Amino acid sequence: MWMRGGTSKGGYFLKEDLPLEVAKRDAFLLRVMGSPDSRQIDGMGGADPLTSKVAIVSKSTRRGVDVDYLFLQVFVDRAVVTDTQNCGNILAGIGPLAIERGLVAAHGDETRVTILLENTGQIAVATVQTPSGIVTYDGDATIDGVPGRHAPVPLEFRDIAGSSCGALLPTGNAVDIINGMPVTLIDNGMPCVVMKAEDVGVTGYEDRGSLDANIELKAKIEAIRLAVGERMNLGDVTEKSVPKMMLVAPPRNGGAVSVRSFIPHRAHAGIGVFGAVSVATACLIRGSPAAEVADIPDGQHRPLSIEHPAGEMSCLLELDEGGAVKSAALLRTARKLMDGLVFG
Ligand code: NQM
Repeated sequence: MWMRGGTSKGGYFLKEDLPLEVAKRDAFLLRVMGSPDSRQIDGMGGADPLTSKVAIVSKSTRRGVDVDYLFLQVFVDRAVVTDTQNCGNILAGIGPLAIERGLVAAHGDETRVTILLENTGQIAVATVQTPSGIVTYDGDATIDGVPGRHAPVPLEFRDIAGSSCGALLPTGNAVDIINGMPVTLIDNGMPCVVMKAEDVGVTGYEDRGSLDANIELKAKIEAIRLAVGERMNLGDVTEKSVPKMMLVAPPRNGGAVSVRSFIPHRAHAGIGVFGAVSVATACLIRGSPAAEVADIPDGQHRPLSIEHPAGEMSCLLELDEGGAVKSAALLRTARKLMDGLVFG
């Protein structure tokens, strides 16, 4: 099935329909997307990392879990398929797909689907609108970066800290100095390097096109990215899609912080789901570059609006008594676009 999940788009496959052998599976998916080619002219990919994504879904054998979801990023202009990250946007389509494919039975007007994020071993719960037991994509919810109104798909996460890096702050520091730049190395669902936009010579309010055209900026942040891979327990990140590079600035529209993100070689049109949760968490870390520019509400339940090039993404963070983030919740929508056969 081809679906939009949040602000991303990609192919959703049942595990049993793909080759088991990873090399064969990846070769097939590269052909499906038309990679490597900057236009992906010979495939389904949309010439953008945000539309060159794959979800592989199967019924879970774990107690309390409905389905297992493996996310794969298919690079656009390189012959690389990587499972080194989660994707919370594509995640928004997993619940509807699982019900449509009969992996999960609908229960009443709303069906909660518990999903194992196979990439990192965490659990997410998605609530899918199923009036009369049938998935609907129609509704009144809006998310910035997607035109129109759709059925809401609320997502909840617990215990996502250190998903790929082993700890929320893999170096144990709120701030590290990398290539002379103060940065926070953080992973609350997505490995991210959070730094002040002004420290790398931009405002943090640029649009996607000007960020993508800024070769000097891209070289500067790629050098930082390559330098932090080992420290973040990610190894050599040359051919990996993590960590994401987050440039933060004071909010301009009443939110908590403004962010421009690189994922990692192109600027994001908005922001990733786990990327937003990780930046929101960085804003709560005293002394971090994000905390310096952020405007943070008080309380144990904190709605943090993350401003991005297409608008904002609201993350609801729940804190424990010690001030650590216990859970995160966000609203996404999804839509079934096509169901059929794709050729590799
Ligand atoms: O951070 C893009 C996206 C993402 C990932 C990326 C995402 C997330 O917007 O959870 O959603 O960071 O590569 O799909």
